[in-house]
Amino acid sequence: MAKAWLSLGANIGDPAAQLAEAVRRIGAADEVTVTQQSKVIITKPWGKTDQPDFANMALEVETALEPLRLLDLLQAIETAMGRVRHETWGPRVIDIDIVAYERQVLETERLTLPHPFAHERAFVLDPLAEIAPETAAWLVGRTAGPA
Ligand code: PH2
Ligand code: MG
Ligand code: MG
Repeated sequence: MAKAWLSLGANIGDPAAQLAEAVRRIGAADEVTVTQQSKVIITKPWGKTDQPDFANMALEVETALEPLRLLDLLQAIETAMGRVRHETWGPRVIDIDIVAYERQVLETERLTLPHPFAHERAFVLDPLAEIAPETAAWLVGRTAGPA
């Protein structure tokens, strides 16, 4: 079993309810166990600022799925919950991102690990630090330049 850390976000519909539903669906998958769950925080939109505030949270999961198979599962849950892919960084019903998978470093067309922007986004790091401070510190530390 591998440990992975996920960032969840939503900013249209009923964001808190959609986060709860996503957690339920992730936990219901045979190959995934939710082992930790952060609080939900309300955050200002990052990147594209003319959109509603987000609800964000983090999960730690244990999974038998390899990273790309975990991505398949999470994208299927996003689609089943009504996610439509419009614009980069635009409003969404649900977004489930893999922030880190163990300490794997991976670069493929579909998936970059760890998540390329996680270390500079408080809406990812703060909930993650609540449940997995070592992983949050690893993300920040590996991108810190020379002093
Ligand atoms: N997700 C984005 C872009 N901007 N801003 C906040 N506060 N929270 C998010 O989850 C978020 C964002 C793209 O995935
Ligand atoms: Mg995202
Ligand atoms: Mg995403």
